[in-house]
Amino acid sequence: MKTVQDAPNGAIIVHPFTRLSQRSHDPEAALSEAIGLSCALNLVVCDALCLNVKKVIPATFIGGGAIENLAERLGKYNAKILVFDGQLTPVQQRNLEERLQVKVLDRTGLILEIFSLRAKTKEGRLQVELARIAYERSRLVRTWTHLERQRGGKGFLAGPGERQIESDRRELADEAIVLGRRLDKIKRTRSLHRKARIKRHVPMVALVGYTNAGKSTLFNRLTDADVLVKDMLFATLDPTIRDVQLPGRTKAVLSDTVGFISNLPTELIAAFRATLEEVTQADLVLHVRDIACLQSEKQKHDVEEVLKQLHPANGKMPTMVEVWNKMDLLTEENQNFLRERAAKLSVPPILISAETGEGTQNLLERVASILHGDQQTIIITLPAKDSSALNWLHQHGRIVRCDAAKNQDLECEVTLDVAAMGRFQAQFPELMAGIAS
Ligand SMILES: Nc1nc2c(ncn2[C@@H]2O[C@H](COP(=O)(O)OP(=O)(O)OP(=O)(O)O)[C@@H](O)[C@H]2O)c(=O)[nH]1
Ligand SMILES: [Mg+2]
Repeated sequence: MKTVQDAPNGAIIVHPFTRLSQRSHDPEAALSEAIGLSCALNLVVCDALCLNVKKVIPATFIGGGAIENLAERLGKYNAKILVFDGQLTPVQQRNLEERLQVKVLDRTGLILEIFSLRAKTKEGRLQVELARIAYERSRLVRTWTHLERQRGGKGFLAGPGERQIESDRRELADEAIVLGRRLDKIKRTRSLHRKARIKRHVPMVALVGYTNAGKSTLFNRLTDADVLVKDMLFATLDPTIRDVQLPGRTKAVLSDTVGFISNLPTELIAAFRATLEEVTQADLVLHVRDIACLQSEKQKHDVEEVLKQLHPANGKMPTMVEVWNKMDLLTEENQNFLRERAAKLSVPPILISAETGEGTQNLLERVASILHGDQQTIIITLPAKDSSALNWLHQHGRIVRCDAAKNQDLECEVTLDVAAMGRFQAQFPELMAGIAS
């Protein structure tokens, strides 16, 4: 039987915290998240600990005693990887690697590795590759999977020589330019798709939220899609878009995308900007929260921080509504407490369980009423010889009735939301001239 001692991907996870950082987050919860991230990278977690750092040492971040303690633990399990759940400078990372003789992955490195494991679409892969290049260039060394690939999994601890580093650096800069160009091309296509959607006047609803909040579970339930759902951090990386049928026979487009996390590496935000920015251009953003998670409030804060970073300075922020998910995991008492709390908020959140489906119909109704809130009903006479206006109204509104009128024309009663009404007016001004509303 294999034990953790023999595991080739055996790792020790350490979450360093200071008195200051402790104020904003609970070290044990942060450690659990780091373990979750390590599992998402298929590392075998041999041991995990929080480390109280009283004074940051510039060369190694942690002091000599802590390094010895880690060396002992690494030796005990013969683990070859140390996951350091914090931000290390390139020098600190290199020094720790030399002292401990293992590969050290800091939080950014860890998340980058997970992203490169998950990216499936061309765009996703290009974005991760760009982020990785930005990170590697700053470190002048390559990350471990790359070296493993190059050297068949052996000797990656040695680190490349200076000359190698110089040529690596040039090579990385060239690669970044090529990747950037390819990504631009994909972005242009994406923007054409968006323009076509706007022209068709189909509103866009984006799901955002902390990783593992249940976005994909909800997405699948609402659209009958088959996006991967897993109790794993960053299960989704590539965005998916599907039509969703709303009450009142209207449609919207729903998007599921990469989850957020605290301290999302800036390299990743930069590389994924195009994907993530789409969220800020949606007509409605549903912020899916795992309301049963003890860290729910902190996660909410982290998601809002990332959204703020993404949002163009002078752009209009889309309407945002919270979806409190995983209600089924709470006791009845807690469910009632949350319901009361929700009712008191100025924008009441929608309480659901994406798993059982409870509350999702209510969610769709809220979405429909937000998107099509101010509806107007008009009675309009349409010429029989030209069906373009009728087709348009079928697509963008709700035809309540349609009767034969004089001269073989049609008299229709139609419900349209305000935006659609404006567009109809612009497209068919002659028909709007004598309507009764
Ligand atoms: N009990 C319960 N579990 C849920 C619910 N919604 C989602 N889950 C579970 O939570 C885990 C994460 O769900 P996902 O839908 O993959 O979460 P996500 O937000 O898409 O996660 P990422 O793609 O990693 O950002 C899975 O194990 C789901 O089965 C819910 O309403 N109740
Ligand atoms: Mg997902």
